[in-house]
Amino acid sequence: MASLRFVFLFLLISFSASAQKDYKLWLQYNAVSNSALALEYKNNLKGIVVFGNSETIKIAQKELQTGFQDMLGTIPEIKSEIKGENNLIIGSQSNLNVEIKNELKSDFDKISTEGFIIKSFSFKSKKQIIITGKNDVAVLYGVFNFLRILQTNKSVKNLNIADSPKTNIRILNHWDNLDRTVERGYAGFSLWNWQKLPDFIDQRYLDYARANASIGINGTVLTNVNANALILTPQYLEKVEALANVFRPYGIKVYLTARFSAPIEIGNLKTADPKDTQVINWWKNKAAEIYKRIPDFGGFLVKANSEGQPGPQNYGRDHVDGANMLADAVAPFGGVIMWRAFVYSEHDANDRAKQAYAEFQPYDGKFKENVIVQVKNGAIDFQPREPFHPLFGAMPKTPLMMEFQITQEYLGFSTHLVFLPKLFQEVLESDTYQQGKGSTVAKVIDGTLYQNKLTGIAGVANIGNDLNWTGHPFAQANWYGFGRLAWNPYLDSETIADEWLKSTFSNDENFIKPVKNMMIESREAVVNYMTPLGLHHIMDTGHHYGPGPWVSNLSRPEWNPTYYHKADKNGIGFDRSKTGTNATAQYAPEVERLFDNLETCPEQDLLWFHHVSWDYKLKNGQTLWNGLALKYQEGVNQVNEMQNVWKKTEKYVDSVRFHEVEMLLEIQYKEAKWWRDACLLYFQQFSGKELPTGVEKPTQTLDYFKSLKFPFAPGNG
Ligand code: GCW
Repeated sequence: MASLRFVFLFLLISFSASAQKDYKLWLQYNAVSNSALALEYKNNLKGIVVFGNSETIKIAQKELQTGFQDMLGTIPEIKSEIKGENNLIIGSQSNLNVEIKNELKSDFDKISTEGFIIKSFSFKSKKQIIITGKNDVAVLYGVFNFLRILQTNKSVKNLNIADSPKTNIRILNHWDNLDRTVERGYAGFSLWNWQKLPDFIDQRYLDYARANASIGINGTVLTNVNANALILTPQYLEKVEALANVFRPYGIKVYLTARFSAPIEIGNLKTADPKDTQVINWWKNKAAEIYKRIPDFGGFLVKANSEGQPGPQNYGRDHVDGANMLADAVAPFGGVIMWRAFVYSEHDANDRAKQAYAEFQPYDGKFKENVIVQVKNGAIDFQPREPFHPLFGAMPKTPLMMEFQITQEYLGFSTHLVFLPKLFQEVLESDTYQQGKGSTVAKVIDGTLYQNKLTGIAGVANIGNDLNWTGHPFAQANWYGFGRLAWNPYLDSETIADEWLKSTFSNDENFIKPVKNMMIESREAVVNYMTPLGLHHIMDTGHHYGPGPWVSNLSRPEWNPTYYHKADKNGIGFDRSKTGTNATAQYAPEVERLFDNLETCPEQDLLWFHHVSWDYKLKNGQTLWNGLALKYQEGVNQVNEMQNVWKKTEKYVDSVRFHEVEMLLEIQYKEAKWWRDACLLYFQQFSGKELPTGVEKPTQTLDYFKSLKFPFAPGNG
């Protein structure tokens, strides 16, 4: 009996230790197993000298202590002055002594206010390492980057790093509702416990801020873009203030979504017309009230006149009127307005993919300077693959920020392993040609193409109160990768995967190599088993879980999958070329030609831009029908291969995470087959052709797949 109890206790302890691993994200700080390297670290880190004593600096110091304790098993001595050699010196420029400041003068010239320096240098002819920047938050960024050097087992000899973020606003968009449900959230409920705030500060808030700071995220929009005006009432602002106070030392600013009709709903006004003096004053006063509580409040994110949300058009005004009115309200306090360009209307018969460009492009140059227009990566809606949004590069006089979706609304929720930095990178690297060759989306976003001062990248968060934050252990990599790309949109997704794996699991190359490869392939796998060759928006209604290419009964035509794939006896695909809706004309001529011409259109975007016959010859010689079917099968095979890779990792991974991923991959495999079978059976009705050799027979009938209903699928309000 006693021994049984002991076994149980042991299991419990090892389970919770392992569960904590999940919770610790990429900040595992695993012990350095390479003894030569551990010795090198210890020899170079004999003492820590700290300049400054702000909250932020204390956090930085504590982080170093935790990191060294966990990775090296010892904490270097904390010294009050630089004595001896091989110290790690941390502190911001203004807190350093004159000699060091002078010594590093040219380094400081290389960095922006948020940039950091990590450098091996000599002070009074003694070797030291310094981590510095122009303010304490920059030092904190430097500290996390320094710890990453250790986590990824790189040498700390001869360091010489000067790194600054390439965008100003690096922000998470939480689609979190006040009742703690999360729109398109698949990792539990919202982190924000509004009921217990402001008095109860959950440890999660601190851990969230720490994780974000570690990857350079400097802003968070706490509330859903489908906004509730109540967040702007004193009762809630007090709670927002409490969160802002927690996040501030980590360099994270709080932003809110502004419901355009708030002056009516909570202000007792009769209108929300942006030209009405009372409305204008209401927003000015509201801004003043917020800034009184939160002096560094970031500003508002607004979804207006989109999918039923109120906006200036309700009063015969336009997006410019609405955005500029709010911009004036926050301008005196240094706030910004992030105005979303995600608009399409059921009253517009135009191709949905054309509507945002058609509406916003003519506004170029008309927004106030503290407005930034937030554009989704593609023209429809966060599909597994979309060509880049034609607005990028097409508004030279307007700052545009990128909106990526980290939460996997259309990519298998938090059940499928999909490494999104690969998708993000593909978009950022796309060439808009708006200023000739090399005018990449990344250059639009970081402001270098048109010299914009205001720049930013937003990611719709995949975070909830699940023990592991993101539902799938590998979905943590998407949060991490988003942050890294927001800091530097030119980073390679392979580098990101490498860093993340090493910081999260292990440095063993036998583990890293295959698993990194699996991550990199995972994005194409999901495209293949869901929407190959440019197909898009063929998921089931409302919750968007699983396939629904047959859906055609929704009130708005552009909500129906049949609107997007247009499969018929003659073929499949949406003709957006000049013989169709001419959406291609929204791109620069070079890109327009590329997409418009069937010969040059990349096959991965084929059915996005063209309606082609079932017998159309693909580049590999297959007919379209056979090629499509084989792509679906390839996707399924890829998931199967991911399972094989993962099975071999057992000895490198703790048992909890190993089994979690193993089970999730099994679901992903099942669901990949479901997508393949449902889509192929449905399209086969039109093609009238047999499945080619190599494609497995469907396990169920089309009617069976059509009969599946998921009234309680998560994330759907
Ligand atoms: O992706 C779609 C989602 C909606 C979302 C909308 C948007 C917040 O299905 O849930 O609403 O886009 O981005 O505004």
